Amino acid sequence: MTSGGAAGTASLLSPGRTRVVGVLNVTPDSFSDGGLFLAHEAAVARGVGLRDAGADLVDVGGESTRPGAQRVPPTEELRRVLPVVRGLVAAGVVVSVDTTRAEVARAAVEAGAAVVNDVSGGLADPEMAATVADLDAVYVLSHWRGPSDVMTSRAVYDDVVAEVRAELTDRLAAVVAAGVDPARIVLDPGLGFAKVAEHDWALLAGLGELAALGHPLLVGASRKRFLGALLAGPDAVPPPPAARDEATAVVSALAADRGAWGVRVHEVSGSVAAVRVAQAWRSATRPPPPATRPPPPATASCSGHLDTDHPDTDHPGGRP
Ligand code: PMM
Repeated sequence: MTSGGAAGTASLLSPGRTRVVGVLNVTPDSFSDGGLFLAHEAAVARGVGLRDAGADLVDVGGESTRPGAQRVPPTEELRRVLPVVRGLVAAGVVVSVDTTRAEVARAAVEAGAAVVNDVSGGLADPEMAATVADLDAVYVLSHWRGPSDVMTSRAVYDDVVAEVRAELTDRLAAVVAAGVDPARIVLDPGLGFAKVAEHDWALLAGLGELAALGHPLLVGASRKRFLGALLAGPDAVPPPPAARDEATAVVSALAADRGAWGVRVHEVSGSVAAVRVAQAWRSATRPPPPATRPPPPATASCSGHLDTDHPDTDHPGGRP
């Protein structure tokens, strides 16, 4: 087995805390100026910044998965992500690689990545499951119905939660049969992938049914179209992606409240705060009602009234 994850997969998956996964897309539109070396340097600096803002992991991706996006060749994907994975690992950042290609997953884990985040759930590359089985890494398996150029036409469901659950169950069986350790598999409903807004909301409402599959869950709602549609004004124009970060943080709080293992977000600090609030709220204990508390010692004043006045209160014509 090829070792990659410095953090150790067991501690990465230990229950009880919702991880914040920071998104680092290394695509030409995200880091365009100054040539490749400067682009890599800037990407590493941004990834370190995500970690410093509280991200537990930084998810490095070199290929856009937006609806309609065209694929890049594997050599180009490797050229974009590998130097960034190496730089982040050297800086002590826990790295996830966002790829659907076995070749890229292997190279990234060999460079120190701890997680393979495959939005295709092993469907895009027939070598992925056997490759992950051979790697010392966590595997994020997402629900997927096809690449970006066809996925919108496949957003057709009678019961989206039941169908996503059934399709994830099939993929789980397939990757486990190929040798992936089930204890290292995180599931993801794949919000926005072959889904329209009503499907995304239904899946968030049905997270409990997906959790019943017995694996940690990752929720990737950040800046997605269903949040844009929700926040659109009377003109129906969705706000730009960065203006969806507050809504994303609220989803992070609610996902944490429902026990999600992780949330994948572009803006980290809002979700770190949101997850902390949710967890403090969940673990807070209500104090016992006053009737069960011992009564406070009563001090009688000479007039026979209980001396309950606030010490800071000034009483006109009061005591000498
Ligand atoms: N979404 C995107 C990319 N990678 N990975 C996981 N596990 N889950 C997601 O929902 C997910 C993902 C697309 O979003 P981006 O282009 O804004 O990064």
